[in-house]
Amino acid sequence: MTTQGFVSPDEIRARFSMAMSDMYKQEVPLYADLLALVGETNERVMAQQPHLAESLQRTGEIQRLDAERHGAIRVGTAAELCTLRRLFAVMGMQPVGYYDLTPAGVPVHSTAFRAVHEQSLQVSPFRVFTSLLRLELIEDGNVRALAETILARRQIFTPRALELINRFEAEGGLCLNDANDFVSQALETFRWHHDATVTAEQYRELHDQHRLIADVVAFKGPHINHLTPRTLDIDAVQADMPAKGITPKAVIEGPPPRKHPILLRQTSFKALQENVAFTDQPGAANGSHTARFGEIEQRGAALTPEGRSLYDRLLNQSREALAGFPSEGNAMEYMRLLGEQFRDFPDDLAQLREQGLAYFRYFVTETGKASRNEQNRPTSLPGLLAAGHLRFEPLVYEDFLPVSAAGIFQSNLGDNAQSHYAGGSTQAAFHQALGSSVLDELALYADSQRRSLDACAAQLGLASLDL
Ligand code: OOG
Ligand code: NI
Repeated sequence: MTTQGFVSPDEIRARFSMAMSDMYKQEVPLYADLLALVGETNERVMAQQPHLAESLQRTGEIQRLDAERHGAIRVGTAAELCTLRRLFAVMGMQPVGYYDLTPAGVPVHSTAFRAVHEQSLQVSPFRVFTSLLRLELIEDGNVRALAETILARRQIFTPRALELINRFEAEGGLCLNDANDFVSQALETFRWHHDATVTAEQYRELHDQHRLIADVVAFKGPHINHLTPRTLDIDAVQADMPAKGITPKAVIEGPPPRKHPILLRQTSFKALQENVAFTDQPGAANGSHTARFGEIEQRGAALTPEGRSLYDRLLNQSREALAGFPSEGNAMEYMRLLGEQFRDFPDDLAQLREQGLAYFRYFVTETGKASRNEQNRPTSLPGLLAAGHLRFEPLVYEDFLPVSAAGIFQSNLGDNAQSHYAGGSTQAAFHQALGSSVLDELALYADSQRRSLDACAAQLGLASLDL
């Protein structure tokens, strides 16, 4: 609670993330099985790798690990996206980053709503990858008009949720009762509805254009399509999934396995076939739709612009060397190529730091504290590190990767979804729909790193510390 009796947005987000997870366990029981597998694997990894457990302890990640997850939704109109931005703001989540997925054949562009300050991330790192359908890319004018008409009729927020968003904006916070009410009202927007809002024929028309279009347009709301827990060993979970009755996609997206993970590695299991009732077959539920799936991810160090461009280059080279898209047939070859290319990416924390490839958080050691009043102690960052007065841990990557996201979309949309869309970047149009610009994730990591250096300087009684 804060002063005026308001519940802090961080607390609301933590509760919402928990409520969402409980709802998704009911809706998609395989998600509960996956959570159990991830929990077991994480415990085993920490028992086997005490160094890793220690470093997670130091950064505080160990406390957030069990609660850590991201979800994804897709919306159809600018108004929906804009109200979502206001809804997420109640939970201290802001739009970070812009992802254009059209080059990969998926007609959406996206952002991630998440907390931005390291202290807030520590309370709850819950994120929601949010995509806006680009209706203007639908070639068939009749289908486009149909989609627009259907979307214009729906209201994806409850009246009470809208009232509470307004109250939050007017008064600067929500009291305990309102915050609890908000969590359950906001949850309604993300719930699965097996009643479609279209006839079977309309569904087919939308679906024939692109499976994603049917998923966004034919339902009452932007059902949460997956929730993703964070694992400490994605290769182990991927290997153990089949024995639990879960079929993973062919390849793990992102960088290859490393001693010191970077960015993000992800894998998903195929979408479920779900019964739906079309409006001309009320109560029948004899239609079917595949939309929802499960995913796991392993997070590593956030990279600087230099690190990121090295990553992009090595990833592109691996994909170019592979004839065709990564799939069942060439999964082994793809992993081999990745491993080969990424030999050029240092797998040593000191090198990553010295070469300016990743962002770090710094800590004063016991030696550093004890030497605070010594004359001739080092006062530069390299000097303090060499003398063991400071130590560092990488900042965890809190965002997403466009090539990986496209791979995740494609794995649950089916193979016929490799469309090609013309048109360049449309970030300005996205900002207009959102009603604000998105934050630059690199600036956020640089800010966190700066704050940790400033805190170390203060603890050591130094004016400042430069990289
Ligand atoms: C989002 C796919 C992207 C990720 O983790 O990269 C994603 C979607 O399918 O709506 O969730
Ligand atoms: Ni995801």
